[in-house]
Amino acid sequence: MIKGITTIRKTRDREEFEALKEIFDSLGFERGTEWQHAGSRGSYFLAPVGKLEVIEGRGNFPVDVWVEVSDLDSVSQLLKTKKVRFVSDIQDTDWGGRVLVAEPAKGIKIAFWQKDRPDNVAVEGELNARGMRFAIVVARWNSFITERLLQGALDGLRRSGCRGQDITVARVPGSFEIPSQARSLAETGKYDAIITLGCLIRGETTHYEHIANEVTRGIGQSAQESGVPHTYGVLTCESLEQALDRAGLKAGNKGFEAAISAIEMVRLKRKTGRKLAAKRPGKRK
Ligand code: DLZ
Repeated sequence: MIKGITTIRKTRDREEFEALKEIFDSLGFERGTEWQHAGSRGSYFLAPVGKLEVIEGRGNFPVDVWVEVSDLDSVSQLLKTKKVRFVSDIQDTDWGGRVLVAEPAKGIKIAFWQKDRPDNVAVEGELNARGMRFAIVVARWNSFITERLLQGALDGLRRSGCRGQDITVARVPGSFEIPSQARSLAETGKYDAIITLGCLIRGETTHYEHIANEVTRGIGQSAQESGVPHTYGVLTCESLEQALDRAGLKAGNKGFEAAISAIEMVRLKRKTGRKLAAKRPGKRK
């Protein structure tokens, strides 16, 4: 029954309205539609997750808009660059998080917060797909399964902040054609990662081993030779029942997993790529 949550803030004038839009854009909110009606206008800003939270007991929650972010320090810096008024700069909370409260327009106070700040023990890719571009190659063979994988992958990307316009979907006849299409897309240089989706069922596929081996090898080769991360969402199953389980029933959705892995690999590549470049002797940072 529930379709979404909207919280509305009214600015004092058009100038403030435009300034607020610019700030929200630069913070990485996805722009929704803009409307205009009988002398008023509105602009939506979308976040990957919406929550309605009820709290009881101790604790101080001074504002009613809380925006969770993946990197609070960068948000603080960005707001300062935009000369946004701070009600309070970054502070630790008693629930293991950090929070800052800003007032980007008069009377519009927003708490930006982060929990579980990643430590430096391992280099990991954060699951934030904002600004990344992905190509999804999906096989039509066993489309009953592969369309579910595609929905899972799209869900994973959108919920991680990727915009619809940054996703390209290419359909190929069967899994055998995935590697060549993946490679063509990777070589355009337009995509940060390629997500491959297909479904091979042993009982229903002649030369199952050959096709499965070739598809796996081809995708790996395309990733290594193009330098663009590819993730593997090609199901290799014994039966249709097993395939269904992996396409959203008992064993999760492998399309979703392939999308999340792609985001992580892009982030990781950006981090480790920078580190390598910085370490290379004679190379300027
Ligand atoms: C031919 C074939 C067969 C028998 N089985 C499958 C399958 O289970 N899953 C799949 O993705 N594709 C299958 N194909 C099609 C091949 O991948 C390829 O598309 C055709 O042989 C045309 O080259």
